[in-house]
Amino acid sequence: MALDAHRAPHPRGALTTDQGVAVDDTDNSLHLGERGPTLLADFQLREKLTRFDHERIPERVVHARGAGAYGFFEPYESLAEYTCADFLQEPGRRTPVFVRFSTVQGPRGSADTVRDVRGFATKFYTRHGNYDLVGNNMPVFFIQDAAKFPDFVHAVKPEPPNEIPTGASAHDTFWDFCSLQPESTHMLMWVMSDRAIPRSYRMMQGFGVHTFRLVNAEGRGTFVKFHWRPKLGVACQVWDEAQLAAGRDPDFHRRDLWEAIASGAYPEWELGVQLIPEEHEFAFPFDLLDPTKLVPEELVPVRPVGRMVLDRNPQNFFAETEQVAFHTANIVPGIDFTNDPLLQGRNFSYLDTQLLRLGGPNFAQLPVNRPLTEVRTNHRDGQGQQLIQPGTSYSPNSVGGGCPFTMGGGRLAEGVFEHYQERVDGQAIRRRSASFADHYSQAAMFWHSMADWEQEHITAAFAFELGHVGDRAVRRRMVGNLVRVDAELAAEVARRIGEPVPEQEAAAPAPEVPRISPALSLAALGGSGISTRSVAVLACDGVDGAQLSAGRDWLAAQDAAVAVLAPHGGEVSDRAGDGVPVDRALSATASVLHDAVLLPDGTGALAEDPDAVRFVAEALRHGKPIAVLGSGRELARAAGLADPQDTPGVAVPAPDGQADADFWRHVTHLIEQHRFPQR
Ligand code: HDD
Repeated sequence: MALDAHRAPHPRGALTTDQGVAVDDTDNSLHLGERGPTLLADFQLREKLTRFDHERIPERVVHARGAGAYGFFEPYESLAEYTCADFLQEPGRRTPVFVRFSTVQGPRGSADTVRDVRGFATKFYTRHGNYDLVGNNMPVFFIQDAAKFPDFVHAVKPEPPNEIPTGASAHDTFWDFCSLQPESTHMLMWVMSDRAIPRSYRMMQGFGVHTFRLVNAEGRGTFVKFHWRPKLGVACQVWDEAQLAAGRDPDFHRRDLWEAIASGAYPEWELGVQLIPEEHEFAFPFDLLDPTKLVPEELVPVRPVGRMVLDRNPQNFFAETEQVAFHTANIVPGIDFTNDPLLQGRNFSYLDTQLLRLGGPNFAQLPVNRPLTEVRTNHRDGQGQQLIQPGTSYSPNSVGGGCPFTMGGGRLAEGVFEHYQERVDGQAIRRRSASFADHYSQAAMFWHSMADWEQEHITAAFAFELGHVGDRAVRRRMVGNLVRVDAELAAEVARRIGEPVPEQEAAAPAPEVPRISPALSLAALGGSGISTRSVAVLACDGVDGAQLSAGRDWLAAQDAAVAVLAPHGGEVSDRAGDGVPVDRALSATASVLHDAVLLPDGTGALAEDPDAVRFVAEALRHGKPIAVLGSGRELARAAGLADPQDTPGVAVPAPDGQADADFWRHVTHLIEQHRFPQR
């Protein structure tokens, strides 16, 4: 609502130039005679082309591809005991937010479903100014010190000679860097897991990554790790599915977020905090300041403190999603930094990048970046200045009535920021702390916490990525690092890429690091219900219309998104001769755009249709739930599903063939489980 004042209404009336001069014709340039040269006097043409030429701004150097939405955050309880942050004070009081999700490596036009980390950046428009929580969907990072960020990004980005690959890390320079930089090993385990190919932005966790500090009104600090947990549960694609989806719908995640919000199925996350008293700073077998480490939930539980709902799409992608400027140093009273060296460097980098990207120092005046609080500064002028600022621009002053004045310290509770008074002693040294030296214990913990099928996916991902590396020394070095995580993992990856396993000892796990953290497995993070899951119902002439309707209605009543797909658009006629509306022709969609498949009785004829057979075969290969009824078995068999009743994730009715409520409940339960990768 606060942005309404900045929203341009759709113009009604005559077209004008930027100067407000009405235009007689915008389709023909001013030229001499019917077929003569165009004249420099054509200021309308020059303005139109100039404005067009200047439409693009530099894309983000990382996280260029993304999608955003507005919403609100509301706490469940007051966290005043720990923080005076305005948005965490009163249960139920809503603070507006803007969230941008992103991939990291690819450019603005790259595909959504690539293997990559996802950005999860939230701007809270609090009553004490804007707070940005600029996180990712993984709780750790590749490097420990911001000084390595340009190296890391240069390594993962497309290679300089040919700008290949787009949106992918499967290339020499990335693995060269990581193999020489063992601190990246823990993050690599995450990036090779299915977390890097989320089903939807709406179904992924978010993490603040660093340890931050909450500060209460008395100035007492508490360390905190931030977690976002999606209400729909965490769900991922499988690798082959993700690759196919990148071609079938490169906008898969962007579209998914947009359509869910447009349809009123507002995505929701719970904010959780891990709170660590300052006295416990050194109580862990790793350093809280090391961003390649997480705090296992078994050691410090995640306390749910509020929820965030995204309920409004932007109106103009450029004005809002492209121009939104996040900055880790945008903090508010009640929240402060720690000395995590990655965070400290970020606190420089984000402002610096916005100055370049948004063309000068006034980007906080752009509607999406404006705080809802009144801004009173002595900053003046500069490119893109939108305000006519009268009066003085210095402090102290008397001629301006002393305004704007400073509030003085000790007033955190009134919303006056004051830095946390941390005592720090030491000499200026350019050296990594010895407490950051263990790079393998948590990588091994992650590996051992995975279900069998998750381990298989991680192994396959390493083999895929390293299989794209031409330099054998890099491949071998990386396998050598994996030995230190788990010898069997390394041996299997080595076998698949055809490299020897170096003789090396597995790293000794740090004492006290849990060997397993069950909370890390996707198996522990499913959601309940099937809201917004996309279910494809296949149909053709002769389909059992009553059964199709029963299934469709049941699933729609559980808030699933059901689509009837047939060999052609329009309608098919069912067994009783009635028309069944078709949502989309099979040739115009793909199995990878759906979560589950229903084959009603009467779809046996589709066993002759290559599109239908491929659709079902892919769904089968990708471990998706499939419900097979009556002659749908023939289609299933043609797609390679010989034994429906003995295949995990496949529902067939009881021998009497009745698709009753129990059957539909079973189907719902399968869809809730999302994928059956063990198939
Ligand atoms: Fe960063 C963008 C997240 C380390 C420098 N980063 C950016 C975005 C996210 C993150 C979500 C996109 C924000 C948006 O949607 O506009 N970055 C992270 C996380 C990190 C991290 C979770 C580690 C914990 N980043 C990091 C380091 C540096 C940067 C160490 C530099 C020292 N990041 C940037 C940047 C970007 C950026 C170059 C590019 C565009 C932008 O800032 O606005 O400044």
